[in-house]
Amino acid sequence: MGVEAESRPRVGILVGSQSDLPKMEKAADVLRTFGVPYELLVLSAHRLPDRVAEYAKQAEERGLQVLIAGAGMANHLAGILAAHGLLPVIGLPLSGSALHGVDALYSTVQMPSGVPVATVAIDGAANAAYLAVEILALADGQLKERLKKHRASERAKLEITVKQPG
Ligand code: RP5
Repeated sequence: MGVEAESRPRVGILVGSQSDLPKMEKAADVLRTFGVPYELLVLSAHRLPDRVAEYAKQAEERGLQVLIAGAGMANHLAGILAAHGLLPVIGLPLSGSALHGVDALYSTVQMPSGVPVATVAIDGAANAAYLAVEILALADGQLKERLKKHRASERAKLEITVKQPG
């Protein structure tokens, strides 16, 4: 269903380390499927805090509409982006630590009132992108149609599976 993507990125994907990049691939795949242009950066909230704050402050004027932030361990990347900007931030806790991502889940989801982060499952990169597409589709009729068709085709696959048990 790949669609010719526009040029200017609409979704900013950030990860906390190079080591996180493989876990974020499914998010990029989903956005490409829907023809949603994105940018992908490695920016650590703890190792490049000023750069993360600057990115968040400039994101909306650069044309970005949704941010996806993936990190493991003490994942503060999503929270810092949410704190410095007004764009919706989708937090993606990543596994790989001694605590298998539960540390990242708790440090992503437990945001204080007034500074929300929409948090998806540990390593749920695909859903982070689907949620971003759903948000963009609220004001983009063509994208909404693509989403409807995609959802219908996915359900059709499941129905075929149900009809051919064993
Ligand atoms: C987090 O610490 C990163 O997002 C990564 O998941 C984890 C380990 O980072 P590296 O030591 O691999 O750079 O901030």
